Amino acid sequence: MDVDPAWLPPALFRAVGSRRTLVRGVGELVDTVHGEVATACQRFGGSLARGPRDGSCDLVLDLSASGLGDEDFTLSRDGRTTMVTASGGRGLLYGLFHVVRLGEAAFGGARARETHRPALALRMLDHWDNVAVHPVMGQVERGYAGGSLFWKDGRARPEYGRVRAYARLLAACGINAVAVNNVNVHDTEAHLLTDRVGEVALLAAEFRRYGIRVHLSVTFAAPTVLGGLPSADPLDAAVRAWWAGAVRDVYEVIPDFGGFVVKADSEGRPGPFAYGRSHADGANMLAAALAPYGGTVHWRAFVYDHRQDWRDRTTDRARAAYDHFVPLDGEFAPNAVLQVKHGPMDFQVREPVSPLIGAMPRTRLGVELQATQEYTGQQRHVCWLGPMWSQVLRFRPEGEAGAAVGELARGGLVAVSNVGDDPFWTGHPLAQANLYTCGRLAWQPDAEPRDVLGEWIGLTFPDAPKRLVDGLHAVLDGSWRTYEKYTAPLGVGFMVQPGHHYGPGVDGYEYSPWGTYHFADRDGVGVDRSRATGTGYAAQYAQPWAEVYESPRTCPDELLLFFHHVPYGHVLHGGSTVIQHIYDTHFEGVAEAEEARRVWAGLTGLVDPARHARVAERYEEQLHSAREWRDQVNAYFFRKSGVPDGRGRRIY
Ligand code: GCV
Repeated sequence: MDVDPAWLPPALFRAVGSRRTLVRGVGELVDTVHGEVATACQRFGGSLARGPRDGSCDLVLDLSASGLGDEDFTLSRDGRTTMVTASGGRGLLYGLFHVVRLGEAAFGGARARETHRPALALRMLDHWDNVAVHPVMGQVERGYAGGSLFWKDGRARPEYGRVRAYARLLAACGINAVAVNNVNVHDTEAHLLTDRVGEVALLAAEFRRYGIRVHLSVTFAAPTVLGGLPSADPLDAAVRAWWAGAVRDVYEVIPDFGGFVVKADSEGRPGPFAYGRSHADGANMLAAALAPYGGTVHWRAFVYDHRQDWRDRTTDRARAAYDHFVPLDGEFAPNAVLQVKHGPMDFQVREPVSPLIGAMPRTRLGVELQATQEYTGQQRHVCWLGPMWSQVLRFRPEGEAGAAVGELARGGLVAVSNVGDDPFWTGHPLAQANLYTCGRLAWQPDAEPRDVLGEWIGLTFPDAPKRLVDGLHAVLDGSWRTYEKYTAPLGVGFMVQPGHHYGPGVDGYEYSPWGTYHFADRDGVGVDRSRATGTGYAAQYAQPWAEVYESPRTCPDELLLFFHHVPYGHVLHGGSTVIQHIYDTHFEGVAEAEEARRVWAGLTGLVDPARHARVAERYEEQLHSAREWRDQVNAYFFRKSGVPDGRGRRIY
């Protein structure tokens, strides 16, 4: 099958494949390691042995070490032999991929024993893939890379070679769990839990080879929809028994099944509220069914009122997750993970970190990112999100002395996948960097994002000349900030076209029930979320942040309009007024995108032609869209405020 090798091009395996390797141990993942090395040796002329050490190897991959976790590995070199040891098959596989990443550097000189282990035990991708094509959302909800890898027109897609190639890429960046269907579980998808579980088992078999456990999104209403029961009340004995039976049957065919992902009482999905029960009751019922088999329920905290009255300024969607869940702290079962979007709204280009993270010390929290670029250019714009995610993961909800989000995410890091059946996997070839970055940040949340990007560049473009490496950094490093500059300003968010969320629509959601407003009038813009005069959202933070966010004097510029409604003449810490900042950043953003396109054009000949052409073509659309954003946002605020651009540029 013709799929893009992404960050595993064959050339990368030269250092391993041209040497003598010994693989020791038994098990499915050891077989995978063996297979990887065997393929590399065939290509590059090396040799591979399996069994006891004979003393003449360059590389030993040894499944025997005790005292290591299942995913850990050690790496050392005595000057002649590079040694990877692990206690579990996953550790051995990750060790191999680490050596592959190091290339020749793994085989030079001596190296003291290093232990590598992931910071987070669960590193997951959620696919919002529909089994049947949804009339509005299509095959993949918020998918910008073609169809689903797993499903097509209501059926399983029996292209398991591609699934295997995907699993391999994921393992090579550290992902160990995948949910294979949309959290919006429609009727067809619901059946994956019961009569169609065999299709999930086939996917699980592919993912298992690379140490990845499969999870399913399930509907809370399954006992009624699938089981014919009159209720789905989580405290009803018949309902609990139904779930226990369903789970037992799943484990019959998928013994290493990871568990469930649940979107309940959210955007119209069924949930425990219908029965007067709490979300802890709902999650714990599923946790109880999964517990005997070691499964986990990922219960999403994305619960808010999507039928809000826009006239009502007291209801604040940003408050919702905290208000719903903090009172339940300590009530969730140990195998329940509360999965929280990283910001309080919905994956905007700039949001504060959700105040829920850090506020539930007795709950296992998982943090959800969005690799699929719903609000960040839909994989038509270059927008590498590493710096944003890193900022989130390094944020310390209780200030410098407290833990970082990356440490508080004990339930793991989950990203909504950006992959489809597109030959480049991600539609925009450079969006592969986002996928890679998710995996590596889940492995090490405090990693320097630019180093991760450097790693991705080095792997995806092996032997790249400096000009290409510099060019890739030039177009990717600052691309998130560029995107932010030409879209919604100063953290206010949205301003997108309703429904599909692409392109500018400044008032697109202003008079809608979705709770996403900017409140611009002739005098000013922004949402007053202060405790003193606004919705009180700022007070959901612990100190020092509650105080920092409370006042426009201390609130960081980039979040000013998220927290405050200010006059257009309000002076930012940067010295500019809000209105002038809006004008300036929108001109700058477009200029930066133009410059990126120019840099990319200069890389012709250094990147394979198909990839180069695909990116070049997307730059045309990005530029077109960025100009629309610039002109519509600037015109909107000029017309509202009547304040001319201080630099005399044309505003329509
Ligand atoms: C899967 C946003 C998206 C929806 C998505 C939802 C969620 O509202 O627009 O498509 O639904 O988030 O995360 O559940």
